[in-house]
Amino acid sequence: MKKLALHWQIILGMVFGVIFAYVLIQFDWGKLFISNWIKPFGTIFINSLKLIAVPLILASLIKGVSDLKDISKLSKMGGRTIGIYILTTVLAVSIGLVIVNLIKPGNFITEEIRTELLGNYTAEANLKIADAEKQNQSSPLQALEDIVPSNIISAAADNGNMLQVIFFAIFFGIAMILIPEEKSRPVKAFFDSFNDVILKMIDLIMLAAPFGVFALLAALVAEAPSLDLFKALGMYGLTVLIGLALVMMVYLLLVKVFAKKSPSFFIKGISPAQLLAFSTSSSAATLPLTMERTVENLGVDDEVASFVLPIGATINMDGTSLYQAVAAVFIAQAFGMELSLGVQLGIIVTATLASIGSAAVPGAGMVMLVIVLAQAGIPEAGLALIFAIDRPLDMCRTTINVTGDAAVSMIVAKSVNKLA
Ligand code: DAS
Repeated sequence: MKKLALHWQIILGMVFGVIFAYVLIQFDWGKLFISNWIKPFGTIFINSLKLIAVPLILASLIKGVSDLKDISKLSKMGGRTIGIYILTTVLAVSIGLVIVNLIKPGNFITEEIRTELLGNYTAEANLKIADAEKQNQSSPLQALEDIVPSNIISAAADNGNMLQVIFFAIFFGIAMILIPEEKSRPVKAFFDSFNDVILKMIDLIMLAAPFGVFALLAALVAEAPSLDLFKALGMYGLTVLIGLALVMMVYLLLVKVFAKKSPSFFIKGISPAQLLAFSTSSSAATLPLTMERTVENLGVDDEVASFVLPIGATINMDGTSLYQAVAAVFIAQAFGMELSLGVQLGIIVTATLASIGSAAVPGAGMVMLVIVLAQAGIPEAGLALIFAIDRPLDMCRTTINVTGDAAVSMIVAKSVNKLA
């Protein structure tokens, strides 16, 4: 049988995972069976992808930076990349603020629903608040301080510190450019072939994608909160989804105007990475496939992709920033609070920074939401209102995060004439 295209393999894995779990949870032993015998395979699949993420970032960034040959190209591409990333994030937050003020989902939360939700999830919400307080910047330059690792091994070991790995890789690549070419040739040859080996490992891991995704979706269905909770939070979830869809439209427009590529070309090229992002809720776990798809299917030169995408997976989270803006205003509305324009403009800044600071792993966006709530004076206890449906929304916002990274990589590639 002709090998199914990757996105069909992933879609089939998702569909069968949902059906399988839906049937099994009709039996009282179903949930336990899935949790004990199916879910571990989803965890193994995500771990294998995250295992590759750090070596991939090191290899591709060192290769990518050293390929640039001179520093001026690096600073031009770096400046352009960071600039477009911040622009798209601010745009996403703004779209989120407009629609949450138009739809006003918080007004659909009645007193008894609020009491029930606060009761059910306050304990877990408090854990997230504690987590965020730990991550919260103790000093204004803490974020800058956190970029420079004191030890590359511990930085690579700590999954949330992708920025430190990126810092080391860019620094190493710059030093390679600055030494004489005959001296850097052996180490450059090493990283070129190291990169090829890592890409082959990605291909091998993706062979397990349908099975990994099957397990992830089965576990999600088995652990899903009750349907009436989803209904109570329906308008809130719908507001986030409408916002994410609008951001998706913006990407298609940007790719059409600035990369001169059609929406169908872009969607066809990036869809397997979008489905993987949806299944794993992790930009980091999806990064290996995002890179493969932008280079092999979207025509982005390897040199640009290996620079733009690792940075994007770590700091460019447009879906997350929109979600944080919507969630913050939703909680304020649910508590009957009126937010002034000034506070809402402040949310644009804090949601942009919070999304940049969010790690590329499941649930990171909700942890950093605490910073947005704290700055806007919105009760952090409100986290409990949105805890129940955070995971499905995380899947959707991570999909947009990854899509935004790919769209920007095409725009940057086009601007330096490196788009096929
Ligand atoms: N799951 C995060 C990511 O990997 C996004 C988030 O939590 O908001 O992009």
